[in-house]
Amino acid sequence: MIAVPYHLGRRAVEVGSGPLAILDSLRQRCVIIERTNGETHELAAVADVNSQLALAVAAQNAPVIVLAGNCNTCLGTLRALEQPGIVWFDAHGDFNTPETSISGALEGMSLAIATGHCHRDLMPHPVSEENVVLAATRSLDVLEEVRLHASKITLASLDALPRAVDLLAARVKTIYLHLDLDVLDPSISPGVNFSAPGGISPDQLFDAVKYVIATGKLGAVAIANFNPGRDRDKRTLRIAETLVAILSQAPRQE
Ligand SMILES: [Mn+2]
Repeated sequence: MIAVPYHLGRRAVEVGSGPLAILDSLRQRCVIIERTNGETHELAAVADVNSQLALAVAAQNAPVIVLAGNCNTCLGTLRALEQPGIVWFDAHGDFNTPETSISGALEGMSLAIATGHCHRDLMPHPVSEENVVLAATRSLDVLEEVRLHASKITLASLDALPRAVDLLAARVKTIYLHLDLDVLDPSISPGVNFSAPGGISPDQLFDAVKYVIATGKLGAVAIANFNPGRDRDKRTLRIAETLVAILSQAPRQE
């Protein structure tokens, strides 16, 4: 297991404090990523975090569990995997580019960067769109939605997910599973940034994770976007702990 206690390159603030809160509660063995340079420019800081993360993921046996801060930690993890496909759970598409983003937030560009649409220096070998399944997404910006529908990314509801995962698993060597906890309904799981109403239930997410594990191709998984400062009664923390427990049961690959 690897923890990435960074929010856009800044340590232990916002969703960067999420991995530390999960670790505090679990007391499980874990590698903690630390930055190696003092760059304060956001892109340079994010690049530093991801370079360290890529090395750490490459050093562990699959499936590697990453307690991630921001969604853009996907970049470091993906860089360490061989010909990965992606199953991405998120309330949002994370498919904005600097041109379409309303907020300008780098988190909202994570999947666009992973598939080579912007900030190419962060992702030298992008993942092909046809090897990406975006699951249970419910809140897209207008221009982001246009770009997604014009792409080869598969948008899958929970009902369509098993078939989409089967098709992906048949094509790729390894699967990167991205769990942005904002995919859950905020009334059940409030501890995230950018929450949106109408999400899925924890049991639905647990079942989906088990389905991806059962493909035997899970290379790495990220539990992302947990903000303890927004949590209530440790609800999101408990869900994250259950996810770690489920993922820890997955058979290790050599
Ligand atoms: Mn996200």
